[in-house]
Amino acid sequence: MMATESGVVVKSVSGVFTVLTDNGQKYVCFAPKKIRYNDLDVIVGDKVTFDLLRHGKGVVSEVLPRRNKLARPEIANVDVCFVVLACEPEPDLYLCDKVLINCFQEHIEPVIVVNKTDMSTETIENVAANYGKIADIVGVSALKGDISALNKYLAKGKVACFAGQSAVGKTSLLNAILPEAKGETGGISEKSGRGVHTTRHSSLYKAGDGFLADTCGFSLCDLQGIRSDELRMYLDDFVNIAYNCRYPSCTHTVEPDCAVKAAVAAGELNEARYRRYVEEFNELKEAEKNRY
Ligand SMILES: Nc1nc2c(ncn2[C@@H]2O[C@H](COP(=O)(O)OP(=O)(O)O)[C@@H](O)[C@H]2O)c(=O)[nH]1
Ligand SMILES: [Mg+2]
Ligand SMILES: [Zn+2]
Repeated sequence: MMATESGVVVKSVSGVFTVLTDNGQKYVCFAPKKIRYNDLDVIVGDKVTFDLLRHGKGVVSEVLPRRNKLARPEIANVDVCFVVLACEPEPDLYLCDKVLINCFQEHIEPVIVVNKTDMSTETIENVAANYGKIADIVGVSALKGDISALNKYLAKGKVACFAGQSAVGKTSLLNAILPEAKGETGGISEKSGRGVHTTRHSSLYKAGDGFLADTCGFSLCDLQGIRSDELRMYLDDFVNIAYNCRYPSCTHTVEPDCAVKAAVAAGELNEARYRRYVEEFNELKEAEKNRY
């Protein structure tokens, strides 16, 4: 009788998948065409069942439903996204807004990680003023190896990834958390000169009790498939106030008796965050106009 096992795909190279089972065994698996062409090409992060062949090899029999999927590079079932900011380069909060919106859309828990706290801790205050109501914020220093604040997010079976602008220290953090992966992750650089569209295979590494992806969440960085009039639904701090707006469909821009605008005026909601929202709303609206 053939034994059936289940686990997480931690590596994928040209149709050969490495699957890690709950009890820590690794198996080299192949996926039959039936599965791979059924719109379910197996990707890293997938939870799969497989039939065990001999010599530690297996054949994937089922891909379990995905809770989410990030593109470029592909990774499935992401639980946590470390959104990295630093005092240098100056934080791009528009980018941070977008990553957070995508996280909420994909049901990924965002954790804002302020790196380079060895240089300055001022950034944390500004970040807290903007995002303290909607995400955990932790300070770290990859340089000093001061990264223990990340451990609690690497919980059992959870998959975490990094996002954030260039040079904030994503690769340095990854190397600090996973010294054993250093050789391999050293080659992963946005500055490799091979262009952004070079296909890279992401891998998952055991980190704490969970997994860490060795690639960055690039696909979390643009707002695709979100309409201007639904943007507000992905800002939890706005949502918590919006039931007091006069109109249920209030976009918090031009409508009268808007509770969000009132909260901004009263200093209860960060004004810079609100202004960015209005800009992002107008950008989406403009793009919609041009489309139809
Ligand atoms: N002072 C300081 N510099 C850091 C820290 N982490 C990274 N860096 C530096 O910031 C630069 C960019 O780091 P890198 O990891 O390549 O950023 P990435 O582009 O986000 O992957 C490098 O020169 C790092 O040495 C830190 O915690 N403190
Ligand atoms: Mg990097
Ligand atoms: Zn409103």
